[in-house]
Amino acid sequence: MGNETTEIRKKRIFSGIQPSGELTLGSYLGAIKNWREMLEEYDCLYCIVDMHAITVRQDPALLRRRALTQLAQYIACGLDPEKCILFIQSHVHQHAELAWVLGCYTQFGELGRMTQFKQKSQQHADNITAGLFTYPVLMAADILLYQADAVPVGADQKQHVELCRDIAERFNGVYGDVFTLPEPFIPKMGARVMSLGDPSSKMSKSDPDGCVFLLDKPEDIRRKFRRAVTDCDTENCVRFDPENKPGVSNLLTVYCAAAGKTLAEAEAEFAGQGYGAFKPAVADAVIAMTDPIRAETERLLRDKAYLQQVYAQGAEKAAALARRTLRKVYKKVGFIEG
Ligand code: ATP
Ligand code: LTN
Repeated sequence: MGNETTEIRKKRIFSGIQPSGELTLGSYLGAIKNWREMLEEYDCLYCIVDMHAITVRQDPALLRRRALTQLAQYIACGLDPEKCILFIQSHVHQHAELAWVLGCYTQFGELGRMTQFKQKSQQHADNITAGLFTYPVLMAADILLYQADAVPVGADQKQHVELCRDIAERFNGVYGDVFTLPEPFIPKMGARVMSLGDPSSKMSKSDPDGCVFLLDKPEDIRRKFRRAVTDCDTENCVRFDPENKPGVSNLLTVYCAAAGKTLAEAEAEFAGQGYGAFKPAVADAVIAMTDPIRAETERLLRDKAYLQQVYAQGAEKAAALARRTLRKVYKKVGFIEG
């Protein structure tokens, strides 16, 4: 029988999404779909990172509604609260506390090099706050509090996970093995879904043009794919070539991720057919994937008591783990135990 010393702990996963807008096809294919696939093999914590969301101005009522909708969507996507910990970041105060400590082990220059900071400070040039700048430190706290081994995210977040690892290594270098070093876990297919309107930029909820939302109705999804930018070549053939055919290649990636096919299978399926036949097929594959999620989200949103119970229990379980790490960190840096 297993006891404390012989029992092998399952590897731990942590990830989160900001409730700063509606979940998109990008966040589903780049992150949540993988989260679900990890439920059995790993110990998983999935968070709604509302504290990250206020790094840019939010409407309070809308933020609350989006956080709850996001929780319903997590569950509707198959993240069974019996099999993982689902919680809201602001409910576990240790995130902010650890972020303060880690901020004292992070260089100003490191934060200035973060691509997302550079982009967001351009988008919000009138409101470049210290919070926007130190955002990756809070993200590092999220991950390190739970001693996560891996962090399933889209490709755009790789840099933040690497910074988290650097901070952890630095801290461990001074104080011994306090933190587990996390690895980014990025999907092979769907790691970077591009905008349907501009295949040179990432599909992103803060840029609703060219964005498919998980809660979009089938007719909207069909319309969006019909209008998706394909490439101005004369070839009109469905072939994966991100350099020369970024629009079609993006649609192929979406199709493969949604239909569970390889690129070779998809290319063979559409060989000899033009974009006219391909685009509705992509829309159908996406609808088959998202429509059950939309229906289940709507059902769950009518049961507020259940959602409240899920986030309350999630916070309790998360806090039990977070407390342990924070206590250790406080002791290491020299705070007197209160
Ligand atoms: P924002 O517009 O505020 O930057 P976003 O739409 O990029 O938001 P996030 O909340 O930053 O969404 O991302 C949630 C998760 O989904 C992250 O793990 C991120 O890497 C992933 N993700 C987001 N957009 C995409 C995309 N277009 N392709 C693949 N993964 C994505
Ligand atoms: N920075 C991420 C959201 C995020 C996150 C995290 C992801 C905040 N904390 C911890 C993984 C682990 C984003 O913008 N998508």
